Amino acid sequence: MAEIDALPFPLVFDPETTVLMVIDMQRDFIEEGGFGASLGNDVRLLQAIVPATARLIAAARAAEIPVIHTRECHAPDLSDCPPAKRGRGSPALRIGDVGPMGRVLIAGEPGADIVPELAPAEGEIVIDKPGKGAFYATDLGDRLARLGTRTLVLAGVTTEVCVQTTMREANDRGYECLLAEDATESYFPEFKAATLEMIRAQGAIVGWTATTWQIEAALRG
Ligand code: C5J
Repeated sequence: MAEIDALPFPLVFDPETTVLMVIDMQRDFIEEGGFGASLGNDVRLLQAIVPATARLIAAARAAEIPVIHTRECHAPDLSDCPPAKRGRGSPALRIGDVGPMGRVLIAGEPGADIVPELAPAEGEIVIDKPGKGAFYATDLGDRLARLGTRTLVLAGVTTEVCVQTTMREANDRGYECLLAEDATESYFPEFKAATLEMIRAQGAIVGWTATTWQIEAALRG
């Protein structure tokens, strides 16, 4: 067993039943010309967590902890994109429209790719998800069950949207969830801060938070 001095109290977990989930570290959210930038966001905020996320992924791989990557994207015919989702956001560049990185948030387009610094290694699971949460309309639940997962370490973007939605869904499914504070980010720093507080409030009502340095140290034993 490993122990980490997380917030709001120490978390004891078994690395053998732990999975790292890296949420939506895609060019569409992190680089200029993508979905995030089209909404008027400063993508440099999200770029800043790439090095810490890369360290966390390397630590998980070194500890033989499975890494699951997700990508928020839709089928080219948009059959999995509800009009209610497509109709919001920027009218100038909606989901499925052609932008500087290909069609926005469409599977197979350059913008939907994970940034090269965090590219999945051979054999790692990559889940394409049409929703904000990673369980909705995906086989994530089955895959986690097959891996015998009990604890999820989460990283990625954005903290209060896809990361928090996934973490809440995972918490409801009985997983113990730990969010890596410096490997997650929002376009709105105050939303990130509020999300971290919400997660740990009321005796870890959604889960725990810790830094990547703490997580790495715990994984090294
Ligand atoms: C958003 C995400 N923010 N991956 N997606 O639309 O958080």
